[in-house]
Amino acid sequence: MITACVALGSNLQEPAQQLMAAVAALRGLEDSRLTRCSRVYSSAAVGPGEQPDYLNAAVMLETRLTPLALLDALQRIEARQGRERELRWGPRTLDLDLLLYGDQTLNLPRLQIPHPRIAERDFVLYPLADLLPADCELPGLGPLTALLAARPGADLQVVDLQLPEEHCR
Ligand code: ROI
Repeated sequence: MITACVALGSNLQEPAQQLMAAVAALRGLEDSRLTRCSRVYSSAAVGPGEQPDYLNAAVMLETRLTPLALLDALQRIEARQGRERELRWGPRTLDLDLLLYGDQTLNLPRLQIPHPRIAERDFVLYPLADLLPADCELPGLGPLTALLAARPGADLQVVDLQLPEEHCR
């Protein structure tokens, strides 16, 4: 089994419900077990244009799926939750990004691991940090503590919403 981490984001059609439904779907993923859920964070949309605020979170899975099979499964969950893919920076019902896959680095046309947004976006880094031991190193990115120190997380707020506990651990 490989430990993988997945980021969740939503800013359309009841984002809290979208995250809950996504966690339930991830719990049902074949050949995988959901082991941890982060706190839920809200933040203003990063990127061009006006759009609603986001809710973001992250989960940890133990999986036997290959990275690309896992990516396919994540994209099927996005599609089932009404994700439309035309607009690069547009609002979305559900975004699922594969952040880490064990200690592997991958540079495929469809999939870069670790996900490049880990070091660039507070809304990815902070939920991920909830899942990992404080002293861990991310492949190719260095110590988690250094990444956190470089990004103060000032624009994120923890919201009073628990991803369903019975789905975790
Ligand atoms: N902004 C925030 N705060 N959270 C996201 O998940 C998010 N996702 C995106 C863009 C549009 C870049 N902005 C975001 O894809």
